[in-house]
Amino acid sequence: SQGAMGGRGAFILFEGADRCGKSTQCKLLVDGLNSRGVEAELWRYPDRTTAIGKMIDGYLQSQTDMDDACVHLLFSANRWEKRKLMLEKLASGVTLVIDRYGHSGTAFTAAKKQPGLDLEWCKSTDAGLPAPDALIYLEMPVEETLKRDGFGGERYEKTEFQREVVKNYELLRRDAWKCLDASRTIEDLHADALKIAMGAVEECRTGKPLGTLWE
Ligand code: FDM
Ligand code: MG
Repeated sequence: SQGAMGGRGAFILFEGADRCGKSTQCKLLVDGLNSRGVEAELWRYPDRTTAIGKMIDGYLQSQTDMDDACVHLLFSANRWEKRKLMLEKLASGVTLVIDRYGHSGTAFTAAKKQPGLDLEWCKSTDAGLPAPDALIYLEMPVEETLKRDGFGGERYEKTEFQREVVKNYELLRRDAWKCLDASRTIEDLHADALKIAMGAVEECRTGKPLGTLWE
């Protein structure tokens, strides 16, 4: 079935360092879209509910150890395993608001600075996945994110590591990214995100083709 107004749904991606407000904005955006008659769902990566996702969850909670390349491939596989459903949802007119994707995958693994696991290698495992129609990057210095609730106990929630992650996001950054200053109020950010998303929804509804990474 096609969406009520015809055409495909949009893939809206939120990226940014830990504690920048991604999850809050994702939830608000899905509600905002739904209340404007745009059918939207919230997805997140890693999706910890699948068999692969459970392996990733154990790793992030330091219950298990894994080779750095191996866990990178699992994060990537966790996106590939959901590709078919993603394509079906978008084709049926549903807009997907997604909290992290392959950009997190590359920014985090490359932050480990292991030989061979450079940006290009990290990107390569996601090449061919559906590309976002709009990428909203919530920009915030690591110092500012530290003033927020503070990190939890997961594996990557360390100040120095987050600094490297932010540097990698800067290296991945493209002109098409919609960069928002994450230190603004929740309401201000939401207003901008909603404007960006409604623009993408309209473009997709009227025939914009879905791209693939890493265009
Ligand atoms: N993360 C997330 C990765 O290292 N690679 C990936 O491909 C993705 C999607 O997992 F530290 C990291 C980012 C974060 C951790 O993410 C869990 P959430 O958003 O905190 O659940
Ligand atoms: Mg986290």
